[in-house]
Parts: sequence; structure tokens; C-alpha cells
Amino acid sequence: MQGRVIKSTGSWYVVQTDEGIKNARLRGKFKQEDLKLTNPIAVGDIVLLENEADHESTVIRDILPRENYIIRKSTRKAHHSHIIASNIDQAFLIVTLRSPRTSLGFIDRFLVSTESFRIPACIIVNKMDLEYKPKDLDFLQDIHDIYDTLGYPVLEISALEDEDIKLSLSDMLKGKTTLLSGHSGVGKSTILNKLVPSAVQTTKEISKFSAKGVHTTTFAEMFEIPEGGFLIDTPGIKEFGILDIDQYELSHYFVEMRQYLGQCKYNNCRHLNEPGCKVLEKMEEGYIHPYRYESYVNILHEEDSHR
Ligand SMILES: Nc1nc2c(ncn2[C@@H]2O[C@H](COP(=O)(O)OP(=O)(O)O)[C@@H](O)[C@H]2O)c(=O)[nH]1
Ligand SMILES: [Mg+2]
Ligand SMILES: [Zn+2]
Repeated sequence: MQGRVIKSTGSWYVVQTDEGIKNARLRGKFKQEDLKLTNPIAVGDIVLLENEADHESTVIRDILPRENYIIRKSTRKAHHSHIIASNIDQAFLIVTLRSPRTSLGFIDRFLVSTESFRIPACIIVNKMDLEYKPKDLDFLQDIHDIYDTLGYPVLEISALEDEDIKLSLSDMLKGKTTLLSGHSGVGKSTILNKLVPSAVQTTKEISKFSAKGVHTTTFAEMFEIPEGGFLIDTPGIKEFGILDIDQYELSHYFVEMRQYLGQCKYNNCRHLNEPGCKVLEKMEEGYIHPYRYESYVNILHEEDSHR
């Protein structure tokens, strides 16, 4: 029997199968794509299940190769990683113009991550029902100017408007596994609860647990949307870290820089101030947005200081 892991507690897994929901345990060890992992199974994994002889319990026998996954450094074990979720079709970054304002730097970090994980990304500007000042609307215009042009769809919604949620989002979500991400307070839970009414209780329970300090580690959880598709909520994860991206590799994850790579004078160009740098030249000519270039430099330097 095959199924998809929709929840992990670390010791047992909730798996959705054609025969309904099964609670399964892990038996044995799996070889994992050369990764040192603290968790062998993650939400989104497709697994093979077997009933134990007593028919009372189910075990996970094997895991199918992952199409992709998002991962972060383990906080518990050095040189180990933690898979947050796998087999993701697209990632939605929920952003807001004000309270809290999502910075362009944060958006770019997110996009570097999704590019490195090979997951298509989309930017959802939420809380469009609020009144905004001209400077907030200028910021919205910047978001459109920068990301629409790069091929990252930018959508404006209000999670409080049922029409917006149903019409704008449902079509994009149908049949797909979508990761919801964004700063705390941007409306992720509101969106999730509107799309998956049965999730309400679950999210309440999780916050009740963590408030008491009983359940401090939060795991990603996957919810089935009644109209089709899955949503992955990652409580407690503001930002998945940029993991071991080589300084010469970073520019590959800036889609607009990719086409110029290999055209710089030096093949170990970091596109900072090297002579004959094609990326700098294109930025000066206006083909690369100065804000994006600024993010590139900031990420490069931050990553440098971690080395
Ligand atoms: N005005 C307005 N408020 C919203 C909208 N979406 C969420 N909120 C409010 O923003 C706050 C944070 O929302 P929540 O869903 O908990 O954000 P999360 O931390 O990303 O899960 C709550 O008070 C929501 O009611 C929206 O579209 N418009
Ligand atoms: Mg929330
Ligand atoms: Zn260069």
C-alpha cells in the first residue's frame, strides 16, 4: 500500500492512503540521498506501507525518491539537516505592505531558497483590504515591477474576502502541493483556515500546546483542500535557511543573472567589483534591478560571515 505522509510527530507518522488515514511507525533504516538527516521521513514523502502480522499496526517499509525537498540545518546536531517537507509543486510567500512590512531582502532570500530547491514560487500580497499610504503603494509597485518581470507571479488578495480566497487561490492550488511561507502575522493561518475549514481545530491545538511549552518543536503539516490539492503549513519557520550555497553559486539562483554567467572576464567572478564583470555591466545598463543586486551582495556577505 502506498501513501503520503501528511503529519510527522518524530516518532510516528500520519499517512494518507486510498484506504484512508493510517498511523504508521518506522521500521528499519533507509538510505538517504547522501544527506545526514535528523529526520528520516518528512511531510510530503510518498511511502510504502505494510500491515503488521497482527493487523493492529502499520509500518513504513520504504520511501519513494523525493522530487524535491526543503531542508534546514539541524539545530540539534552539527553537520546534520532537517527535512521540512518534500514533493512540493510550488511555494507561496505571503507578504504584507505594512504591520509587518515584508522587506525585499527577505523576499529575495526566500526566492534564492526556492530556486536552490527547484520549487516554483509565487508572491501573495495579503491584507489588500487595508488602507495604505502612498509609500506603501510605492512599495507594492516595486514588488510588481521587480518580480512580475522575473516570472514570479505577484497576486494581491485579502484573506478576509471569501471571493479572493476562492477565486484567486483555489485555481492555482488545485491538484498541487503548495507550501505556505511568510513572516508571522501576514495571514498564513487565516488563509489556511479559509481554504481548509477542518484545519481550524488543529492550528488551535498546536498553539495551545506551544503556549504551555509542552510541544516546543513544531513540525510541518499538510492539509488536503476540499476542492483539491494540499497545503503545507510550516509553523515556527520564518525562513528556511540558505544551505551551503557556494559563493560562486549564489548568482545561479538569481534568475536574471543566470544568462550572463560565464561571460565575466574571470571565471571565479563574484560580481562585486571585478573588472570585466558582465553582471555589473548589465546592472548598470538597467537589465538587473539595483534592489535585486543589493540583495545579492547582502546574501553573499552574510553567507561569507558564516563560513
Ligand atoms: N485586514 C486584514 N487582516 C488580516 C488579513 N489576513 C489576516 N489578517 C489578520 O492578521 C492577523 C495575523 O493573521 P494570522 O493568520 O494569524 O497570521 P500568521 O501568523 O501568518 O498565521 C490576524 O489578526 C488576522 O485576522 C487580511 O487579509 N486583512
Ligand atoms: Mg499562524
Ligand atoms: Zn561577474
